[in-house]
Amino acid sequence: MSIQASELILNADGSIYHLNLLPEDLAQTVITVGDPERVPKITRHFSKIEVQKHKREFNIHTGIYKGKRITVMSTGMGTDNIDIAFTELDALVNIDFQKRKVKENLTSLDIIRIGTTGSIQEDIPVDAFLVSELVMGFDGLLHFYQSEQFLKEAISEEFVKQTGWSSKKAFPYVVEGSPELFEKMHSEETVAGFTATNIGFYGPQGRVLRLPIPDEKMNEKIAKFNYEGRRITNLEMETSGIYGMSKLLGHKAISMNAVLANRATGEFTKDPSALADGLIEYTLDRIVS
Ligand code: R1P
Repeated sequence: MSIQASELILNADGSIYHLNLLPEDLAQTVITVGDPERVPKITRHFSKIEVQKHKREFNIHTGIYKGKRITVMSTGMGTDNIDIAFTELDALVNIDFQKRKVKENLTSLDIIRIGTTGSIQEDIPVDAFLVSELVMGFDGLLHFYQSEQFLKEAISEEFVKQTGWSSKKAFPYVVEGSPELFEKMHSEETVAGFTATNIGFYGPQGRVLRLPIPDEKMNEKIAKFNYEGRRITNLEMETSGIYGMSKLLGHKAISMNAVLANRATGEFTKDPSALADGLIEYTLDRIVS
């Protein structure tokens, strides 16, 4: 059975609907970032840029860094975009667009996120580089796929119990990053983390400007949660979708985070741009090491 035109949507030039890429435009190593303007900040280190495409929040360059072909793409903010970006990245390598069929031999991509985050632990300071070993998703995306086999339900159950997590919110899901990529990217210069991903920046991450939230102690409870000595370290908006979709689709993923803010102490980095540049250089070097 071939996949229908309404389900696998291709543009007139044969490229995939949202990403606008042709299969040959994509490298097997992919760096994702939230911010479209971070893409050229990464590819300015490349010796050559072969492909440049931009549609909606997806700004995409493919080029060469120290002899390695890498695609760098922005996803915009949030796991809703990750669902689209990762399904289409996978389709580019694992679906035959002419036959509209899944290929017999599947390709596994290496996917590395270079993002920004807020620490919720006092001892993980602003300006740190954090590599997510594990993620807890409050966004609910993975519950729309058959994902039970990958989820660490015991951690979620314990989290709900310890924090009194409201059943009106999505049930938190826990997924591991690629252990192989974690080994490659983690060093003395990085902190290993257990990231929590949420669906927004303000209320969902416990920020109050004008709107009250139902549980003012939410971040404190998340920070105090302890599962066999493991604690949640930081909040951002994409990693759960990235780890979840990658596991489901058979790709390896790791999330690198520049700690811009410390939510426990109220601090914010003095130079966000230099911090992101530092993480970009660190990550590129580890990719080719
Ligand atoms: C919020 O300001 C955005 O910054 C973080 C969050 O995950 C969210 O996307 O990551 P990026 O800097 O990669 O966008």
